[in-house]
Formats: sequence, C-alpha cells, structure tokens
Amino acid sequence: MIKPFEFPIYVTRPMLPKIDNVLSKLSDVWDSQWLTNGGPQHALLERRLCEILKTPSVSLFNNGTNALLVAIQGLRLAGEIITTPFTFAATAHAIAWNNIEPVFVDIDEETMNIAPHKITDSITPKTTAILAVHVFGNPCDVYAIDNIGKRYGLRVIYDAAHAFNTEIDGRGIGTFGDVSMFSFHSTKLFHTVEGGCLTTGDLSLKTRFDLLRNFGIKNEDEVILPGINGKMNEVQAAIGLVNLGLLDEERKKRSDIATIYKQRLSTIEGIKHCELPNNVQNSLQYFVVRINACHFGCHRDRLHERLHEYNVFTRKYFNPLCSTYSCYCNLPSASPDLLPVATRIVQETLCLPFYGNMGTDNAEKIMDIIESIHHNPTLSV
Ligand code: T4K
Repeated sequence: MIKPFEFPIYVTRPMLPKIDNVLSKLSDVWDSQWLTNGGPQHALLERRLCEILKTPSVSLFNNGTNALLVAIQGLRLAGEIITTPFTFAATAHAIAWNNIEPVFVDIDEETMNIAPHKITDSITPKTTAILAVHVFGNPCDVYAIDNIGKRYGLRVIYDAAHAFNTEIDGRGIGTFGDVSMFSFHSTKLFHTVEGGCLTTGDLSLKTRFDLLRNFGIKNEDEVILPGINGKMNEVQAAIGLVNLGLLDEERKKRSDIATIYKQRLSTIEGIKHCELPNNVQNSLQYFVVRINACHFGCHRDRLHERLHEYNVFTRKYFNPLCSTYSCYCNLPSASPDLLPVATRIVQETLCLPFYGNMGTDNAEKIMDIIESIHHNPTLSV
C-alpha cells in the first residue's frame, strides 16, 4: 500500500533563487531609484534574452497576455484570426479583446498543435492572421504555417508561452513567423514573477510594440499610438536576471525527472507521453501524458481524482477547449463536429508534476502510484 505524500505535490513550483541573491540584486534597483519605465535591469534583461532565445529583438512586457494583445494591435489586424481551441484562455481572449473573431481550427493528433492542412479551408476574405500555439512547448509545424502565411498574405503570430528554450535545428523558436510571445509567469520554466515578451525579426515592428506597451508615448511632446501600460518593472526584470543563473540547473533536474517518467511509462499500458523529433530541443516546460481509458483501465478524470487522494495535484490542461467557453461556443467554427481531434484529445491529456525541486525520488513514487492505479483503478487510498 503506497502512502500519500505528506505535502502537496503540485503540477509545478516556481524556480526560486536564494533570497540573499534577490536582495542583493534589488539593492542595485534601490540604489538606482529607477523602478519602472525602462531602467537598466530592463535593458539588460532584454539583451540577455536576445542571446538565450537566439532572436534579433526582445520587447519585455508585464505579462504574456498584454504582450499578445499588443502583438495583435501592433500588426493592425482586423476581421478574423485563425487559432487553435486547445490552449489557455489568454490566446482566444487576446483576439477577442482586439475586436476580432477567433476562428477555431482542429489540431494535429500527434503534436496537439493547430493542423496546418486544416488551416486553408478556414481562410476567408476577412482572415488577417494565424495565431498558432506551441502547446506544452512542442513546436508547431512552423515551416508549413509560415508558408501558408506567405501564400495567403496572412500575418503569423506564435503563442510561445510554453516554449522558452524550444529550438528547431538549433534555431530559436521565436524567430519563426512575424512575431512570437513568451510568458514569464511564475508557473513557467523561466519567470519574472509575472511577465512576458515579444520577439520579432522586423525591427520596425519592435519599435511599434515598444511604443504600444508605453501608452504610445514617443517623447515628452508626442503620443502617436493608442497604447496601454504593458511595461515590465525593474523588480520583475531584476528577479528575471537572477533566475537566468538557475536555468541550466533547473533544466538538468527536469531532464532527469523526464527520463524517469519516460522509462516508467514505457511499461504501463494505455498512457503515453509526447515524443519530439530529434531536431527539436525540448522546452521542458510541461510533462504531459495522454490516457487511453480502455487500455489504461480508467478515464483521465479518474486518474486525476485518484492522484489527489495521494496529495498529487496534476492538471487537465487545456480542458475545457476555448471553443466551448460560453463567450465563443456560438461561433460557427466552434462546432465540435469541426474539431473532432481536439474534442477527443482534451479528454485524454494530463500534466504530471514537473519541476526541478520535486526530485527524482518523488518522480519514482508518482510512477509507483500511477502503476498501482492502472492495476486497481476502482480502489481508493
Ligand atoms: N498563452 C498560453 C498558451 C498560456 O498558457 C498562457 C498562460 C498565456 C498565453 C498567458 O500568459 P500570462 O499572461 O499568464 O503570462 C497558469 C498561469 O497563470 C498561466 O500563466 C499559464 N498560461 C497557465 C497554463 O497556467 P493556472 O490558473 O493553471 O495557475 P495556478 O495558479 O492554478 O497554478 C498552477 C500550479 O502552480 C498551482 O497549483 C501551484 C503552482 N504555483 C502557482 C503559482 C501562481 C506555485 O507553486 N506558486 C505560484 O506562485 O494558470
């Protein structure tokens, strides 16, 4: 009989530097008396992130959602934007907040990202862009999507909220499309407590994004765009800079946990993880599994509940589908008949606890629990 954990094991825990290192960095901020509106920590973090993300430019924001709102606004989009229903609420909401209709397109069975071959059928004279999501950090078929964008004269935005450190053939994921958005929320691999950024290779776009995040203020005498307050402050940027120093160790620890999960899952029927192609560097943001209820012995929801009994708090990301929210379910593209793959997969996915400090012993114990649930799905602790 396996005993429940004595303390809760969450889906994630933020990377936390030693408090003394944070305080020492914050004392630089205090000394400067510069707290926000583009100070030295902000400038330094933008430069460091260009190197790490391998992108020509980075524009920091106070969160990923505001970054996405500004990306859509900055590209001057209108009408309809094609997107995936299998994502966090912020993706669809950023479209709707720009007074644009989200048009949902079904996802690919393997990557769980928007299916490129289904995009073209949904293009209408009103379509102005594709907003694709690298869900769980697994890259979309960026070559196909970028090609569709070029062929049909559509802008391409990637929601890379989960894809920090994802690379394809050594190329930073944020260099594809017109613009990419990364989230630096506390639940993300790299975080600034709350935060996010836009990356683009078009420096005139960067200028526009930077204006839009600061009320459209060009200088003391001119306001030239209807901007918002999307600025990252110096405290956030300073914490981000300290966190950058922990990134390699965090990735190593997550990679060790992923190895254990993968080894153990290979012997349990009806539960599988996502394999990435060899040319892709994994973001190590989430560890998602898919449950085949018939072969595993119970539905994903039952496994989720049973794990609670052991103090293990998995998450059913991204259930429910955005297309089923009351604000979107009446859209023509939201019909479940048009989204059969997403409608099925959203019932199968479960994100397992995945963060460096949980340690490999706890990963083994979680697998012991999953194995025992597989053998006896109806029993309770
Ligand atoms: N696009 C996509 C595809 C996204 O996934 C997101 C955000 C965005 C856009 C928007 O980016 P941001 O504007 O957020 O930068 C969380 C995050 O709040 C959200 O950032 C993230 N996606 C989403 C997938 O996950 P919840 O509601 O699931 O978080 P919550 O509070 O339930 O936290 C999950 C677990 O993490 C907790 O059970 C315990 C642990 N936790 C959480 C926090 C906040 C901690 O240990 N410490 C903490 O401080 O949304």
